[in-house]
Amino acid sequence: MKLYHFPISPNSRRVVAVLHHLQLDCELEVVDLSKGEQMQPEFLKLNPNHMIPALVDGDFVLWESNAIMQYLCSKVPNTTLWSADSRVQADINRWQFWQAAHFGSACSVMIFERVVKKLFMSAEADLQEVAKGEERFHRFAQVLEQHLKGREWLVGDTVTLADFSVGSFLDLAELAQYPMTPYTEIQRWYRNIEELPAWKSSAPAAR
Ligand SMILES: N[C@@H](CCC(=O)N[C@@H](CS)C(=O)NCC(=O)O)C(=O)O
Repeated sequence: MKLYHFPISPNSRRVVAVLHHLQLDCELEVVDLSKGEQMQPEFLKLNPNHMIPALVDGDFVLWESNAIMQYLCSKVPNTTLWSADSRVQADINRWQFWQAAHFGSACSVMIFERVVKKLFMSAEADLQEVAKGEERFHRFAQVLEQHLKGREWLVGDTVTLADFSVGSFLDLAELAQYPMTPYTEIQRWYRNIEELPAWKSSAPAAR
């Protein structure tokens, strides 16, 4: 298998973390977004959305990070990351969809305005956009904060794909200056993720 990724991308990192957690062999190839490599014709053949991550497994090509994570779990029978129980699976799915549709998109506004623009475009953050991102962040962070009260992990009593998906966006919390102060449960839960060997070894500097 080969995974096309970009190390600081949360969407990439969670896939790399799952590869490490499941101890699967996979070649990693960097698509340097800062150089626009995602627009190269060879990469566009793999993912016409010009986005990483993308996985190639023989003649099968898969894009969308959450779909890739689920596919990787299908290679490891009985993994606790992705349950065989339909309700537990639906619950994990719920958080992965929620991340893609709501929480991640709120975080992405601040990542784009405060990190991508600064590092790759030498441009200033648009404060109106930042304010919209923060408002959206509070709306969904409150849901996450409430859910985490009395829980160590998002679903059940062990780490699952749900934690890797939602948690991946916390990686850039400091750099993108998410308004994290009120969210002590989210901070506590993310510290659990930071302690996972697979999370440590998937850190941009560790790869
Ligand atoms: N929903 C996609 C989002 C992937 C995504 O947003 N990738 C960004 C980096 S974090 C990207 O490749 N952007 C390059 C571009 O839009 O040209 C997933 O979960 O895989």
